[in-house]
Amino acid sequence: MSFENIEDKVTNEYGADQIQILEGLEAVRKRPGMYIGTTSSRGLHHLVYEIVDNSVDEALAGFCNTIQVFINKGNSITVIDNGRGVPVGINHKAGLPAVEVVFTILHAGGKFGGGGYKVSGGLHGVGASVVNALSSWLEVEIYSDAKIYNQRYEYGKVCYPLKVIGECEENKTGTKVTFQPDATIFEDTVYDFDTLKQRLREMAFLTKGLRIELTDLRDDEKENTKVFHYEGGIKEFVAYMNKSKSPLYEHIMYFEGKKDDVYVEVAIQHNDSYTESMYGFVNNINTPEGGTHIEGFKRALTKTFNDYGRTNKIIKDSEPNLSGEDIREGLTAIISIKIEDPQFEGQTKQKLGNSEARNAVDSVVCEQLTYFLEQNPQVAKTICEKSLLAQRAREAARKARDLTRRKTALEGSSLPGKLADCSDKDPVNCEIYIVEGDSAGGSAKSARSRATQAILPLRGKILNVEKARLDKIYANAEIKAMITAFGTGIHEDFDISKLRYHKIIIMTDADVDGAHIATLMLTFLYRFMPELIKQGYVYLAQPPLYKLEKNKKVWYAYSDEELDSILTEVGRDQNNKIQRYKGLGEMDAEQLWETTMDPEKRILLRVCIGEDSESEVDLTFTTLMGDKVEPRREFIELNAKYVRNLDI
Ligand code: TTJ
Repeated sequence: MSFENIEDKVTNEYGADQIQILEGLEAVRKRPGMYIGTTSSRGLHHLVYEIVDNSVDEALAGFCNTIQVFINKGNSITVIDNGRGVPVGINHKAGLPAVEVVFTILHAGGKFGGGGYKVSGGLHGVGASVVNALSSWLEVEIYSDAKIYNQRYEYGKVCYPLKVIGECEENKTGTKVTFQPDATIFEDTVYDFDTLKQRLREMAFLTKGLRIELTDLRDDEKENTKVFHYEGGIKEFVAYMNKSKSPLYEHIMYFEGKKDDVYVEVAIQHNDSYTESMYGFVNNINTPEGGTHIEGFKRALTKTFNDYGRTNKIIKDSEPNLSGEDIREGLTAIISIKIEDPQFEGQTKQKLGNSEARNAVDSVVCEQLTYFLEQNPQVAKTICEKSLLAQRAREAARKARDLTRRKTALEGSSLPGKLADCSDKDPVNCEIYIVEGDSAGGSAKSARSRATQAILPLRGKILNVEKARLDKIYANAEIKAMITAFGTGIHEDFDISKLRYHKIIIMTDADVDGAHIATLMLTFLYRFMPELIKQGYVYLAQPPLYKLEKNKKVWYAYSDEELDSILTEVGRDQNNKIQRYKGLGEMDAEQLWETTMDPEKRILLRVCIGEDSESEVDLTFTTLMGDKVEPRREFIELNAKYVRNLDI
């Protein structure tokens, strides 16, 4: 942020501009969605990022190294930084103290005044005035020239002119903002510590050297603080992403440079898995749809490795070039750029369009990666060899797929033999139960409602797709059966309109093994058909844990707490016959129907990807499926949050 013509004094005069100002913020209150996207919990959290972004800008400008965020009792938020402080002098264009302008005038794109190099900015980049408009009250304090300045606003309106409320140490500077989101605007006004934690951690990774502290003050018993401070920036981000994987080499490559006014930072490291985890950021905003910066990175990577491989005879003259995908197998990469005027395109406006970004990333990576490979021939060789293996596996997988495609063309799309399909052909009405084990599959087949419920029994544990190459994955019988049963195809053939069932229900035992099998299936779906999860077609069945019989009456309990409350109701005595189900197999068809499959009575959990950033979801899956035991334990419990309750 920067301001022209700032005088270093406070005046109490108010101009006619004020009237116009209030109208501006009224517009925000009338249509909050236009400014922050949504008034759901996401929008509520977005307010914090909008405020913190201002402090991050100050850090990027080199004047601030610490940001503190507090979640206060009552869910107000305080953000404190040690930057230069929002200017308190008069801004001549508005005739008001600059700080008042910042909080009460709606700025287009977060830029006000000239010469400001606004590189940060939240999803919508609208700034502090929008947060103010959507807060029942907001107070700002500025520490500057040994004084503490303060102003308060309610519903975006100034309560009193900027005033000096005290003195502070001569050399102390900074800004403190506290705001209370307006409960009449937000559907949800309770802050989630983990959501803020994840985004603030990401911001700290993206701004090397910046210290961000998050403190939850809502519970007196357990005050909770997290500190994020990464001198290595995105290099440490890559280390974090790879923490539950096995890196192929020690070094995390880091490239940094500026070209055509685009500042580029890239960090990469390969691990021994087969999936690529690549995350792009533009001005600290994640770009899940990619764009020119990602294209530039891919182009540079492909070209540099092929050049290196040819020059050093690692790729034989008779062999074809490595494809980009081959080189990116097992790659973890962060591509972060800062650009003055980002253009976002595509349906969701999340895809970077600036062509200068493509060239900037391409040229920085080409130059510095070429140099790195020359200096580190052992690492270069390791990556080239892994890529050559990937190339061979991909070729084998392609052949296998072509074969199945041809077979399907000849024989028609024959459904898997083990599938007991339903008779209704309208996917909206249809459900498929993926059931662990043949015996449970048998019960499910006799229990089901034939018209709308199909059963696909799978034998034992399904393949862990985090640890297998494509050729092996396509050759796996259980996976092939799922793919053909769903009807959507996979990868480049994936077509969600061909989905044969609008509910894909994973039904496993209610024990640790069952949970593991469910996770393996979810991992497969997340990696290979993520749209099924994103569009809400995937569910987990909830078999009961206990059966209670008493005086010829039966109750089922789905948790220990539920059993407890039933027992409290019916009385704890020797007439209670309690059975703990160890598996689906212990239920007969009728019980299975009644407790787990009957659409009138059952509980289904819909699997959804929460508000987490992409990289966090990715991390959850790789950690769950990875071979490092420690991080995994930590995540098995957390995984519950990827599964939200749905009312069925
Ligand atoms: C702008 O250029 C002149 C010197 O001060 C720069 C500035 O505005 N710095 C600044 C703003 N630091 N921190 C902020 C800020 C912090 C919070 C928490 C909220 C807002 C709206 C701004």
